[in-house]
Amino acid sequence: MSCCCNSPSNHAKLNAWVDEISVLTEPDSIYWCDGSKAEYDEMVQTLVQSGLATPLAKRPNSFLFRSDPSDVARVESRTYIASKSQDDAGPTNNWIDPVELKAEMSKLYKGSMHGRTMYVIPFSMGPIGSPIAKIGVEITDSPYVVINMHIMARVGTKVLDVLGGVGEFVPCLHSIGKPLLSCQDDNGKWPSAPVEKKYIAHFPEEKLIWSYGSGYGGNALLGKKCLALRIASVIARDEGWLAEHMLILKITRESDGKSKFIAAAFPSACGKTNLAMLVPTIPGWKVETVGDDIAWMRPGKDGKLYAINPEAGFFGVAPGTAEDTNPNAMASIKENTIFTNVALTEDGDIWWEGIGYDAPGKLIDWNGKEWKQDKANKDQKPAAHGNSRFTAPAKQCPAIAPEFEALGGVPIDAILFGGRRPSTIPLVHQAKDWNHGVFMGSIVGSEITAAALDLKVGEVRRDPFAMLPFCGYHMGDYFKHWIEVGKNLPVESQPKIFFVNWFRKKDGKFAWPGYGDNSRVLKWVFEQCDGTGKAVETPIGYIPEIASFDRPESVSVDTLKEILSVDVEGWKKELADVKEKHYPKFGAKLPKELVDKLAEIQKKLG
Ligand code: O2Y
Ligand code: MN
Repeated sequence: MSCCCNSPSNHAKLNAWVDEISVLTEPDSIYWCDGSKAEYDEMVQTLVQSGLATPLAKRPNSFLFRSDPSDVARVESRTYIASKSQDDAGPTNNWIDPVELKAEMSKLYKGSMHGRTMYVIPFSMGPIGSPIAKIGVEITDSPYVVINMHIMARVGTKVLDVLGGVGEFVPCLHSIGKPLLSCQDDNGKWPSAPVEKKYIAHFPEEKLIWSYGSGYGGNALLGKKCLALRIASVIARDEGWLAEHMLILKITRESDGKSKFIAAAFPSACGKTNLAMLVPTIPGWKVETVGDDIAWMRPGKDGKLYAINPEAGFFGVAPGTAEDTNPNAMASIKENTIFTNVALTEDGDIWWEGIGYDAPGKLIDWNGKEWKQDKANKDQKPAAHGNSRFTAPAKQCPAIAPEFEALGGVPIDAILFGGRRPSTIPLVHQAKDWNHGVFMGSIVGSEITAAALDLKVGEVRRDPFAMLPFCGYHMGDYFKHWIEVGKNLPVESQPKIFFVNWFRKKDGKFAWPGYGDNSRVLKWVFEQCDGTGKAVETPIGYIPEIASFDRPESVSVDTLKEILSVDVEGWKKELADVKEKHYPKFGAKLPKELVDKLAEIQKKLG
């Protein structure tokens, strides 16, 4: 085997790919990541010396990074599904011809790693050796990406061992798009390319990912949204399983030790991490975390759906995370954590809006400027960026479930869908059957609170299955795939499906306290799965019986009745919106089963 890339692997295809990319991108050197702690520590020290990372005196082995203000979040407008046919990408993805895109991106990649090291990161999405896991290899010129991948995935030599000489892997190519001239360095500044040169590209037929120009989050940590959702959703369709934007939690009734596993899909920034790490307010119940963002669910031999969390860490939104909203997240980030775009305190700690206490003294904001809290100034710019993040190992979460590493996954008893819906949608309702559940998933959305280009305030931005930005193929085919997966599970083994809404408003205020009190809804879900729940049948599905529902003191019986009732007029409008505006987008690929379900509910509502 000829290889110029000093590879520790005997995988000919992998070595050939690494060779090919090094010829294209012209790095100064190539480094194969072994995944060791020594490697992590050394890389972080180099980042500190270069001025990109700031050690945090108050948090052992933790570091702060500030990205370029133009590189702070996923860029959906630059995210592409480059399938051969536009129809396969569907109406909700940016499609681009793969041949054209490759030609364009190859020009950008030419020499893009000049003056930099090219890192090769073998990684496993899912516990190493799990039959549900998949292997990827990310090539990147960003050491920030390497250290984040160390936390977010299982990386290094142990992955190469599983891959062997002929194993399958998803090639993930990443370059920040900032080659260095000789004797240049980054000068302590976050390197990235301007937005018009950024591309986050997926080639579903080849199961290939190319990302250029961004060093941030989902654009650059390619195991997460790119592999574990966009490419995995295509693999899952072809192999008969589900790759979903879902948290996974375990809920246990301590009186008899019975547990249920629940997966839940909410659009981005709707509190998945908080629900995954919930501390129940009802005595006798325990919630443990399996995952906070992604679930891979496969039918098992017993007809149940088995789920793994393909990730090894949390890439959580910092603002709003506090001791009283999510104590488990706060405990998870005490040490060994990477912070990006949060504020820095004088004594070497982090701070962000909604952390639960005032900013101590003078801070350095996420732009690197001095910042002092001025509560009287309503226009004061936040100290932490709204999409600032922590990257923390999942094992540091005090509530991590023992099944987090279960090779065969956990059997899913219930699936929840939800969004931010101030009106109409009740606190919780249950689907009558699998296809009704698929219907619920297909209409997920959040009401918009500020005017946007495409929608007015109060209109619902639909985000089916919370997968709109993450489905690697036509959403109509994706709905069909969900229906097919259900058909292949015996009815008695299918997870029960629910729709939850923590965000109902009454007189302009939230009617439901949320957070730990959401355990009351989970308790009802548990009991419905257990056959002991008390429910009332309505045209939209089953709703909890008011008298037996575990109501928090802060919610009056009248309010509970209101948020657990069917708003018939609201639902008629909801379904008209689905029928007239949402469903027509999917054209002929919209499954008949969903059209029929819509008509059935409309008829029942009268
Ligand atoms: O902005 C980014 O790059 C991160 S987006 C993200 C990160 C963690 C979990 N979920 C999301 C998301 O957008 O759904
Ligand atoms: Mn997410």
